[in-house]
Amino acid sequence: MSSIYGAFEPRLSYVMTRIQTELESYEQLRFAETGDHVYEHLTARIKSDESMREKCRRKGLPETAYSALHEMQDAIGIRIICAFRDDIYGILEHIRSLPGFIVVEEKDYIRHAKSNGYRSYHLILAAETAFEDVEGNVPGHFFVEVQLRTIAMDSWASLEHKMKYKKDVKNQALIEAELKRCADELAACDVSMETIRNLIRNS
Ligand code: 0O2
Repeated sequence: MSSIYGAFEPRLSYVMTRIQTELESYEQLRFAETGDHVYEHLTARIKSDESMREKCRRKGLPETAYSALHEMQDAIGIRIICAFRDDIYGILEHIRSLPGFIVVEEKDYIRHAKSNGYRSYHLILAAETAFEDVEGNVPGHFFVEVQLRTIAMDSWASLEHKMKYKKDVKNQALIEAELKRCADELAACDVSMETIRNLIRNS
């Protein structure tokens, strides 16, 4: 079976590399200037053909490049892991000002955590490109989903993601409540760590 992205696949890699390079250059520049890292690490991925097809089926959409690149907005995903919550809001300012990228949507699941305890800051960007997009527009636009998390938020999300595949377990309500408790405790730790950092900086 050919890729759901069809002829657009190399264009997705191009857009992903473009934003990844912008962000990595910013980190190197800021580190050289201040000695502080703006983030701890960054990962970039194109959603696999299989995951994108599964998501289209789940949403009742045909398995086409149009669904994957127009109806869905996360074919290209960037995840930025920061040490402290403040760092997330700092790098957001830079992302909003990136030339050639338009902010389409922002969701602050840090100040407004999901009911299960999930925390992260999500942005959808539209990258402007010289080549045609799936709608036939030139310049074309390709969506990029950016997720920003602290190390603690990322640990929780990774573990919760692993465990949520096991749906047929007893005590579902208890497990959900425990996961939420862990998320809230980690969020409290993030606040304490930030306070400690500020005490060190100001002393
Ligand atoms: P994957 O495999 O990580 O890419 P939608 O994108 O349509 O499913 P929505 O509401 O538009 O949903 O997007 P939202 O809520 O901003 O979340 C999209 C992505 O955030 C998810 O992508 C996850 O990566 C992450 N996410 C959101 N909620 C949770 C959560 O409760 N737990 C964990 N671990 N991650 C979450 P995908 O496509 O579901 O998965």
